[in-house]
Amino acid sequence: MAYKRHIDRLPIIPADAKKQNVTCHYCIVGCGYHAYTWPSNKQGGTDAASNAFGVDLSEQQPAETDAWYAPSMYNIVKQDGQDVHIVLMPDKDCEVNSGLGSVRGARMGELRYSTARGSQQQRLTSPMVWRYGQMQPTSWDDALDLVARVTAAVVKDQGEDGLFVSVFDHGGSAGGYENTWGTGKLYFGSMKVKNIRIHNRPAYNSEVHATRDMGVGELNNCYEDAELADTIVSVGNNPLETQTNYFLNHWIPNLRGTSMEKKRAQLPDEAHASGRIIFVDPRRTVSVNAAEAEAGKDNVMHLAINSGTDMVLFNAWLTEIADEGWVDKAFIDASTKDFDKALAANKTTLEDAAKITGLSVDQIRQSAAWIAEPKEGKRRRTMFAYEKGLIWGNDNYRTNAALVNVALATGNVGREGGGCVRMGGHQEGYVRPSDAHVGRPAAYVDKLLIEGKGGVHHIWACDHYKTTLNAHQFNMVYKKRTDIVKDAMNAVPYGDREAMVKAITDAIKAGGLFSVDVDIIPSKIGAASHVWLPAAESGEMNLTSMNGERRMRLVERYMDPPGNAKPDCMIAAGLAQHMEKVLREMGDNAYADQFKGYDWKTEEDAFMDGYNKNAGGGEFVTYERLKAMGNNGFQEPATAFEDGKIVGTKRLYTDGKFGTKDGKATFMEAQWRGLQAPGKEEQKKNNKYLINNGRANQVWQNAFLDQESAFVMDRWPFPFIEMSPDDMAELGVKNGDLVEVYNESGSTQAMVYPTPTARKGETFMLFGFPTGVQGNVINAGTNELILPNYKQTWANIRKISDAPEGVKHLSFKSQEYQAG
Ligand SMILES: Nc1nc2c(c(=O)[nH]1)N[C@H]1C(S)=C(S)[C@@H](COP(=O)(O)OP(=O)(O)OC[C@H]3O[C@@H](n4cnc5c(=O)[nH]c(N)nc54)[C@H](O)[C@@H]3O)O[C@H]1N2
Ligand SMILES: Nc1nc2c(c(=O)[nH]1)N[C@H]1C(S)=C(S)[C@@H](COP(=O)(O)OP(=O)(O)OC[C@H]3O[C@@H](n4cnc5c(=O)[nH]c(N)nc54)[C@H](O)[C@@H]3O)O[C@H]1N2
Ligand code: SF4
Ligand SMILES: [Mo]
Repeated sequence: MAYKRHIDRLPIIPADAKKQNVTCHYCIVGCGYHAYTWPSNKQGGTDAASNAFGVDLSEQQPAETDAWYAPSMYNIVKQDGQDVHIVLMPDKDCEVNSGLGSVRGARMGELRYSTARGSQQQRLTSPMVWRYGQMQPTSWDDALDLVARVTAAVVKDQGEDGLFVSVFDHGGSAGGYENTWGTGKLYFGSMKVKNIRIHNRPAYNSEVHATRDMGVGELNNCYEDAELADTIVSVGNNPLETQTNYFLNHWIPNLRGTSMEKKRAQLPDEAHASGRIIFVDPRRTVSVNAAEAEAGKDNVMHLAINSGTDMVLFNAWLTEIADEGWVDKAFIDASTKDFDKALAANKTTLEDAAKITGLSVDQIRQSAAWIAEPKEGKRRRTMFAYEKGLIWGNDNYRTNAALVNVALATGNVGREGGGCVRMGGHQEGYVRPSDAHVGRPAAYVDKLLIEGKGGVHHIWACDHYKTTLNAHQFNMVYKKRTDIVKDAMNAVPYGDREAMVKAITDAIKAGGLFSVDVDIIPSKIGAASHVWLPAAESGEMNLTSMNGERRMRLVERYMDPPGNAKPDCMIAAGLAQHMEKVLREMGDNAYADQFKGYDWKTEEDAFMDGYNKNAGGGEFVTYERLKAMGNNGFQEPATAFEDGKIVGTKRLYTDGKFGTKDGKATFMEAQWRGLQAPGKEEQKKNNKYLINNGRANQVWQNAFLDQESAFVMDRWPFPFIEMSPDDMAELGVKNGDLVEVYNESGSTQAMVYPTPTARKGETFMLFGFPTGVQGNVINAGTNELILPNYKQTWANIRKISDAPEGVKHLSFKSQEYQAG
């Protein structure tokens, strides 16, 4: 693809280039990188003294050298207003990735905003407002004044429940401790906003309520545990594509049998040759393929369960493990409660489980043995990892509980080589004032918006048009409501603020909605908005977050944000300041006073106001100390600052004390009740194909940056839908044909990707893509806690057209590989 990057040769990084710490912001893994920058009119030389690698580059380098970088890691960006070369390359000394990049992270360079090289010209550079029938640039003061006046008017009229908010709760790509604090202080400190939702689900709640209610925080182990485990259990998770370097750098070495060599010293009595792995996933993923190729088929079990039946499998495991006497009785007695109760309530025979899950009795029995059968009289070390196949799966709360039950029963929480963890999506970075006023269950925000509730909607770093459930209906209603306000705005001169605000609030009373989108690009939902506020990304600001083993790092600001874009925390501060001013003008001094305390000059001030004062162990953490901890950082929570270092916590619960009042982890009852979310059973009955959905290695999230990357759009001009050759024959479709996917909830389109391993009637579609939104066919049904069930979706499929021109160059080869 280098030919499309118009790169003939790349400059050599000079020895005196500036070198900064960077954590890749795209996924939970949080790989360490370095940013090298140097003036655009300079470059290094081949002799060892004049390049950053300190090696003689005129010599052929060995195969595994790190004295190189790829075109995708390079760009020219602005730093303090000057053009500089930049190289963002993996750090071999970072324990997370040991120098590995990925098809996403290794493209951070080319996905930076560059006026010199024309990349990411879609980035917003000024606040934009609806003026004379289109979005037009304006100043921060003007845009924030309008937002504050409309917001204040709505809150005065409807109370704070009239303000709806959609906001990130994570670290890394958008989010970070600075920004979750900025937005949190505004909506939960200054205000008590109740109609608020998180970027990836339609309410303000936990994705993993059950494990927390049981006293087991969801990120309780460390990446090294995957190297130490005898058995890894991966549930609803495709780690090669979605947590790439965690899988490649920590799971594969175990499966290959290479990690124990160096780890043997830590577990002297328990060394094993190589680990085994169990995947629970209705579909055969490339992770299963990679594990088989690297560990041999004998060490890999793929349990291709019927979609949505995980809970039954876990209950059968619990029953079988208890029947065999493989439970960790000492641990259960000392550190848990309600084991007997849950065991009795969840009792599931192997035969019943086989019937519901579609697995064989032998598969269930054998997998239980891999999990818990003692080896030479010693307890087996088993790590349980789960992600969106469970989290966005049927009956999320109880299924989550049923898996944690198995981990607790086998004594695998708080021990080396164990853990019961979510794999994670984004990095984490949550620090906010209490959200207790939101209540449980939290408000189903999408539903309220569709019903016409609310007057103003603030959106931070999410695009519901592409990524919510019931998206087709959401989008139609949202457009209608925001159009009412646009039409009203068109009727008055923009400069007449009083008349403008009156026109807007009148339109709101007539069913309209005023929409403010804080994003880095013009998004799909943003097309409906009246104000866009341009945010800075990671690297354009200093940003802290933690990865899936609670490893906290600081990404140092290595370039300027585009134009007038600002960090999200500073945008929140600006909004608060304008609210204060407007409310004072309105004569409400008491309310205005609640918006004080945002006089941060930089994101570091927001960090000190938020994380340092409010996070557990936060008092030990400052930017300067984090910077000194480099790309290995420390693992949260911090417990001390000693000898110039922040002292962290490698694993949680090693003392056998859990996050409940009495310190005992609690087993939970979880009984099977079929497809739980309203409407799912009917949908399954009425439609022919399972539309399983999720991610692909090359694409980051809803492709907000990738949609301007030739590399990605050449590969996936349309979202793929993996389909078995039998289904293709029945539908009369060929490779690359465009099909419509439709049901009672809506319709969307996708491109047929032949997949010989796919089961008949079971497809898998790329989620959240700009040229075809899978969420359009997901119904509105959620569980009692308003957790969406994206994965269990059924629809019909019909052909739209033969492969369009832009698809003809694609390869439709199998994505599987053979061991070399
Ligand atoms: N390349 C890439 N990596 C990413 C992301 C990305 O956009 N691109 N996004 C990040 C984010 S935010 C997240 S949340 C994570 C998600 O990471 P994952 O959860 O690993 O990814 P998904 O593809 O959403 O779903 C995982 C698997 O769930 C399976 N599944 C579907 N239904 C069921 C079921 O009923 N039971 C079981 N057991 N499995 C089922 C699917 O077949 C799929 O293989 O990825 C993160 N990493
Ligand atoms: N069908 C289906 N739907 C799903 C899922 C699924 O598996 N299947 N998974 C769900 C999951 S796990 C997730 S995480 C969501 C993702 O859903 P979203 O959160 O809606 O998707 P993202 O692609 O993460 O959106 C990020 C948005 O923030 C903007 N952005 C990026 N950086 C910044 C920043 O620094 N500041 C600001 N202000 N904006 C920024 C981007 O331009 C983009 O518009 O989708 C959910 N929806
Ligand atoms: S695995 Fe995740 S964090 Fe690591 S380089 Fe890839 S996208 Fe970035
Ligand atoms: Mo996610």
